[in-house]
Amino acid sequence: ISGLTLTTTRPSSDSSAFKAQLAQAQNIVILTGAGVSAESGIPTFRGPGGLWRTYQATDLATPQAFQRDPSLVWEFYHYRRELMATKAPNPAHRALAQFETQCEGQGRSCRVITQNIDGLHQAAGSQDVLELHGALFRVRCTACGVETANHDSPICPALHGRGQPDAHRSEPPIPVASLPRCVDCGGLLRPAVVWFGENLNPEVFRRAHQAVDECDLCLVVGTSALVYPAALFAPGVAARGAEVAEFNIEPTASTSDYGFYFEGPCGQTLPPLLL
Ligand code: BV8
Ligand code: ZN
Repeated sequence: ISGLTLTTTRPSSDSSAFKAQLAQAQNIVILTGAGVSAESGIPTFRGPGGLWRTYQATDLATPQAFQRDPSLVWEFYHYRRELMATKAPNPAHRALAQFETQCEGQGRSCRVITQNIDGLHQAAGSQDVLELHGALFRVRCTACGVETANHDSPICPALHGRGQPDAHRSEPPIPVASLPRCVDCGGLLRPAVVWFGENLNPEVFRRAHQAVDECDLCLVVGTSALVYPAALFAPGVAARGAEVAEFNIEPTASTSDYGFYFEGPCGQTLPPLLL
């Protein structure tokens, strides 16, 4: 049938029914993706901002890309690190952190498990955040394996002023010797993030899985649920009959599995429903 566009949408759920579930829940898990940081001005991966220069972010977030062109990959992560200097948590991060504090005061557990590497949940006051895919401001030595926090801006002199998203690559690649190097052994540093094709940190994954298995309510906020294994968590909660509430600006492939769905920017939808 010509002109039929299949737009799967779903009306937002009843907020008082959700609030009743929220009040009864004892162990709450909050799974977040790039959408929770969108209102802070951080581009999402699959939205319009998912491009950097002529690359898809997902093409650069791989060990192969780093092996082939460490200068380009470091420019990409340097750009994202520098971007954070002007970014702050938005009302979604803050509502989640406040709700977490509220739960602690009521003897309930509330845990944020994020796919994001921007550190904004911690900046908003969330405690013990599980970062499934690592952190933008941590680096790991490719030679000795030492992992450290690093907030240096720029992370090395050669990256100063590099990484502009719209510039077509005019500068020559930075020699690998001038890229970030390990202070202990001189080895090449990499961002301590999980790239596509890499395993998640086993300890982080185990703790996340345990929290997800033990929760009686899961909120899934701002994720396209396309990246595995993170995408398996919320459907797993729904599959064992526990409650899931999704907060997104559009339905995802899993929305129909969930009891609650609230459409809209989560910086607007979360605060009145949580606090
Ligand atoms: C692994 C860190 C084992 C780096 C990231 C088939 C089946 C199963 C697995 C695979 C498969 N094919 C390939 C794989 C493996 C692969 C994978 O899942 N690929 C996908 C693309 C199919 N997974 C892996 O490689 C993982 N490792 O599986 O280990 C293994 C080992 C060896 C070989 C194979 C497997 C590791 C994945 C981790 C990759 N690293 N990030 C960095 O950040 O640079 S992933 C990165 O992309 C993010 O961390 C995040 O996870 C993902 C982006 O997803 P989202 O966060 O959801 O963001 P997105 O832009 O997609 O969506 C934003 C959402 O927000 C949208 O829904 C939008 O509507 C919504 N939104 C926007 N604005 C708002 C909003 N919502 C609310 N309010 C708003 N204002
Ligand atoms: Zn080293």
